[in-house]
Amino acid sequence: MESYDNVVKPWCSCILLSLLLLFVSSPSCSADPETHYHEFVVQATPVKRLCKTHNTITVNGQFPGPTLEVRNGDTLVIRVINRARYNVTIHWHGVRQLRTAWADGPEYVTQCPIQPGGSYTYRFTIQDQEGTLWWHAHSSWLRATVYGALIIYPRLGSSYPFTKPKRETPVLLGEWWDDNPIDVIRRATRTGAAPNVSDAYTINGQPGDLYNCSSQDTVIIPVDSGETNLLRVINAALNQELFLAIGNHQLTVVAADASYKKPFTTSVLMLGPGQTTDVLITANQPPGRYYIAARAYQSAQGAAFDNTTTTAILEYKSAPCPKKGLTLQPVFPSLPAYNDTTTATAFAAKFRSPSKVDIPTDIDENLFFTVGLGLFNCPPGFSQSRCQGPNGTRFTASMNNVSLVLPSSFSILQAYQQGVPGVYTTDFPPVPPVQFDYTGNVSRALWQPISGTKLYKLKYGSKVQLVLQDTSIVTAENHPIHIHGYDFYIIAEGFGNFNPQTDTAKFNLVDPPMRNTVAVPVNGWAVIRFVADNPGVWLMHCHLDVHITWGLAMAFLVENGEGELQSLQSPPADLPPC
Ligand SMILES: *[C@@H]1O[C@H](CO)[C@@H](O)[C@H](O)[C@H]1NC(C)=O
Ligand SMILES: *[C@@H]1O[C@H](CO)[C@@H](O)[C@H](O)[C@H]1NC(C)=O
Ligand SMILES: *[C@@H]1O[C@H](CO)[C@@H](O)[C@H](O)[C@H]1NC(C)=O
Ligand SMILES: *[C@@H]1O[C@H](CO)[C@@H](O)[C@H](O)[C@H]1NC(C)=O
Ligand SMILES: *[C@@H]1O[C@H](CO)[C@@H](O)[C@H](O)[C@H]1NC(C)=O
Ligand SMILES: *[C@@H]1O[C@H](CO)[C@@H](O)[C@H](O)[C@H]1NC(C)=O
Ligand SMILES: *[C@@H]1O[C@H](CO)[C@@H](O)[C@H](O)[C@H]1NC(C)=O
Ligand SMILES: *[C@@H]1O[C@H](CO)[C@@H](O)[C@H](O)[C@H]1NC(C)=O
Ligand SMILES: [Cu+2]
Repeated sequence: MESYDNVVKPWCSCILLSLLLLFVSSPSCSADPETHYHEFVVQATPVKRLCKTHNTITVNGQFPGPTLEVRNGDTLVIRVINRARYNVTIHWHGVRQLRTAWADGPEYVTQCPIQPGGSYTYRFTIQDQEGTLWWHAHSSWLRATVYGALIIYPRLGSSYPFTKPKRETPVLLGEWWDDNPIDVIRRATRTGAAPNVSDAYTINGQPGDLYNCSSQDTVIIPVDSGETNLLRVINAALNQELFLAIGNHQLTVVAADASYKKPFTTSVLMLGPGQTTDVLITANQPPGRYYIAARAYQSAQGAAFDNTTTTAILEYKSAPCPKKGLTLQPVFPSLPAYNDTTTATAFAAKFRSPSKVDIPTDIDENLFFTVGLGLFNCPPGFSQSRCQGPNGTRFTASMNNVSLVLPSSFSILQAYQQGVPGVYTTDFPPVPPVQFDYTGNVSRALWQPISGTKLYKLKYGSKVQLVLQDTSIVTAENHPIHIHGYDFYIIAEGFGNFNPQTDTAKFNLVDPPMRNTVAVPVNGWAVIRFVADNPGVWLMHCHLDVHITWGLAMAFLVENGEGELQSLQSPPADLPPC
């Protein structure tokens, strides 16, 4: 494979380059699908960023973690060994996991966590997905540092639906705390206040030139004049939607969330956490150095956020070497304002499937879920110190007024499969229990949700339409909503309250984009459709980890269909106990 040979050789001998080394297992060349075996050792590793060394939780001592490269149709067998002091699970973000829900990973949903000293082997097959996905920890806030790319090439004999790029480079956007991220969220959970925001964003693990003690290690992505390369951009940040742009270069989007898209050209990308975007970039500018820069898209008004900017450098190999003592300042791109919802919206509206697709019609389940924040009044017996949210409350979040509480003695999937009572109920409301002006001035009496472990049951094969409606409770915000085990079509998005009488006119039932994460517009809504063809328990949640911590999640329980091929497999023998 050609990928990554680009990142290990210094091109400009007069510049000391610090290079990103990605350790990669190349697929070999047999025509049949392959099985790839990997060992992931979760362990504390000293990592120095922003002038300070932290004992960072990593996989195999690498930050970001190892890149997995497979072909469509291949099987992955990954033994995860936990040598850290925290419980951990790994989620293979966007992988459909057909019949293999046991390998999906969210803790207490499809498995109990792998406890320190324990191990668990994830086995799953990639079926009809191509492009860029990623993997990350799905336990507390460990995914702040435990993540990596999962690249899916076309089957042998098959090719990209676009000109073969000369080189391919993953661009992982991350978020760094000058602190232990687990301590940050534990403190916030104790006090009920919002957790501290991050201190830096990163590109392939490095903050870049604009931060203290970082410019030596800025990531360089080399390019030859005239060539067209593929960047696989992944938003792995914990809590922040991000804009990304490259000085003087246009980007052509060709895929997102491991499905191809009708190509379109743009100067800026917006990705919510969980989303991936594959772009072609042609080196058609004067040989030189150009910044790749990313910073926040912050839709919530008045909330604290990390307003720093991370950079890497796109460097033409023929760029003139700077004279001794002089630096060649890279060209900086223009980035939208932090609150530029217009740009975020215009970008989202450009996504289409490559051609006409088969959209589910004759809907069996017409669902309407509100998504948003809330405040719990201080519960009786709680001390003031545990109610440090606004006006002596605790922050929370919910879907349809239910704030998800995870069980602790079983995973939901185990409880379902073994018929254990009392772990969950299946009365998640299909529509909001109270109708109100979701995006208006919401009465304070509606701000406090209930807590529960409520699932929504779907018959195998049912055709689902789901309206996701943001609320302005506490603050309106763009929420990146991710569904495990499924891709879905985004058939419309809009602002204000979804109106079933008039907004159906906006439905794209021809070529809507398929994704696994939809950025629901701030003070607005998105409508998605999918067929419930994958049995199991599937978490749906906001991919801002602070919101999932507060309960902005629910789960679908999809029943088995007929026969083995429509039924969940048996649990693996090494499934961790609670
Ligand atoms: C937030 O960060 C500040 C320093 O920047 C630190 O003093 C404080 O303890 C942190 N608070 C929490 C809740 O993590
Ligand atoms: C960078 O270091 C300087 C000097 O120590 C300090 O004044 C400044 O606050 C630091 N900037 C950041 C963003 O930490
Ligand atoms: C970032 O926010 C801080 C205050 O939190 C402010 O002082 C600073 O000017 C802001 N920087 C930018 C680039 O907006
Ligand atoms: C965005 O922020 C700018 C300045 O920070 C402000 O003037 C403007 O009104 C804001 N726009 C929106 C749509 O909130
Ligand atoms: C907190 O209380 C103040 C004063 O009563 C009020 O103005 C403010 O809106 C309240 N904030 C929230 C989030 O309830
Ligand atoms: C929102 O409604 C409350 C009463 O329910 C009122 O006190 C407040 O002024 C309203 N705020 C706005 C911005 O209209
Ligand atoms: C949520 O449920 C609680 C408890 O029943 C209620 O007080 C609150 O008004 C509800 N809010 C909404 C938005 O339904
Ligand atoms: C780790 O997982 C075990 C099993 O579910 C649980 O009993 C324990 O409380 C967990 N530890 C933490 C720190 O969450
Ligand atoms: Cu959210």
